[in-house]
Amino acid sequence: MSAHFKTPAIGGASLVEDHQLDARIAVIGVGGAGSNIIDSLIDRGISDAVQTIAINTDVQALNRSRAGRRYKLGADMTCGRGTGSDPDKGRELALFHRDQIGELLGGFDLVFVVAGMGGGTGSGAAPIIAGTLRETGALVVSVGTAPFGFEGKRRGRVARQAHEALLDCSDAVVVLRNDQLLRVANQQTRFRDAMRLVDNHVSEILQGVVGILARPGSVNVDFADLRAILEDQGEAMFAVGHGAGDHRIHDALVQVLNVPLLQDRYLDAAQAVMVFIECREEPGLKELSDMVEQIQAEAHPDVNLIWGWCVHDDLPQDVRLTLLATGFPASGGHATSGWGDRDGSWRVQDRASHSKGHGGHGSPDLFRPLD
Ligand SMILES: Nc1nc2c(ncn2[C@@H]2O[C@H](COP(=O)(O)OP(=O)(O)OP(=O)(O)O)[C@@H](O)[C@H]2O)c(=O)[nH]1
Ligand SMILES: [Mg+2]
Repeated sequence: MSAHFKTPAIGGASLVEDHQLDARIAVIGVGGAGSNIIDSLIDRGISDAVQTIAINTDVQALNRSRAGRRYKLGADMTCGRGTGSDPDKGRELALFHRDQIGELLGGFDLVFVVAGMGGGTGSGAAPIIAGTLRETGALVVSVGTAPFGFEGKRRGRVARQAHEALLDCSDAVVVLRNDQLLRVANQQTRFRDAMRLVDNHVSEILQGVVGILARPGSVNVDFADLRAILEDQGEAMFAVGHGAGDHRIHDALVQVLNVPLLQDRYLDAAQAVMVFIECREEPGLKELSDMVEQIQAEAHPDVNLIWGWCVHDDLPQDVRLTLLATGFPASGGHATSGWGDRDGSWRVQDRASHSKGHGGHGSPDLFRPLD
C-alpha cells in the first residue's frame, strides 16, 4: 500500500501528484524531548502521509503533544507522572506493553524513533520500541540527543547506556550531542532556545529523508536504496544543508560537512553515503559532478555513493542537500567522551553479538491511545 501527499480531486477523479510515498513512514517521539521534537516537525511541516506518534509516561506532556497518535505508557503504574528519571522503569513499562506496541504500531516500512537520552522514559523505552518495531519488519532509525555535560554525570551515564541499547535494537542510530551546541551558543542563548535548535535540527533531518522518498527525481533514489544504506548499520550520520546563488550545491555541501550538532564523525570513515539534492531549478551537470567528486574525495576510498536529485520549489533556499552516511567501523576510530559522564571513550558494540529480542508481556489496559 502506498500513501500520498495530496490527491486533489478534479471532476470527481483523483489525481495522484508526483508527491507519492511508496513507503509507510512513522516518526515516533518517546518521552518529553521526543514529543517536543514531533511538535517541532509538525510546525515545520511534514507530509500528511507520515504518521506522527508520541509515546510518554507523562500524561500532562502527552496532553500538550500535537502528534497524530498519542499513547500513554503505563499510566496506571506511574499515575501518569513520568518515571522520575528512572530508565529501568521506562524500559520495564515498554517491555510490559511490548506486544501491544507491536500490534498497534506494526505495519510501517520505515520508523524513526526519536528521544532525548538521559531521562527515564526516552532512555528506557525507546530501545524497546525500536526493537519491537524492527521485529515487525520495519527499517528502524533511532535519533537520540546526548545531554549537556552540565546536566550531570548520572544523565551522561544513562544516555550512554541508552545509546548502546539503541545500537542493539535499531538498524541505524544518529546521535546529536547537545554539548556541540555550546560551540554555537552565546551568553544570551537561553536553555529553551538551545533545545529548540536541536528540535529544529532533528526535524530538518527527518524532513530531508522524507523528501528523498517523496519526490521522484530525474536521478531517483528510492526506499530500496535507503534500506541498502541504513539496514543493520549501527552508527549513522545524517545532515542537511542549504545553499543559494551561484555556488548553491557547493555551499550546501560545505554546511553539511560542518554541522555542529553531529557526533565527532568524519566522512572519511563512511563506507556508504547517500546524497539527495532538492533544487528549485534543475542543477547543472558541472555542479553535480563537482559535488560527487568532492564527496568521493572526503569519504572512504571504497565508498558506496548513492545520489539523486529532484526539482522542488517549496524550499527555504535554492537548494536543500540531505546526506546520510553509514558503514563506520564497528569499534574505535570515533571514540568520544561526549556523554557527560566523563569516563572516557565509548565503543560501538559488535552488533552481530547482540540479539534483537526482549521478553515481556502486553496488557490491553495500560498502553492505550490517549483519546
Ligand atoms: N531537543 C530537546 N532535548 C530535550 C528537551 N527536553 C529535554 N531534553 C533532553 O533530553 C533529555 C531527556 O529528557 P526528557 O525527554 O524530558 O526525559 P524523558 O524521556 O521524558 O524521561 P522522564 O521524564 O525522566 O521519564 C534531557 O536530559 C535533555 O538533555 C527538549 O524539549 N528538546
Ligand atoms: Mg518526561
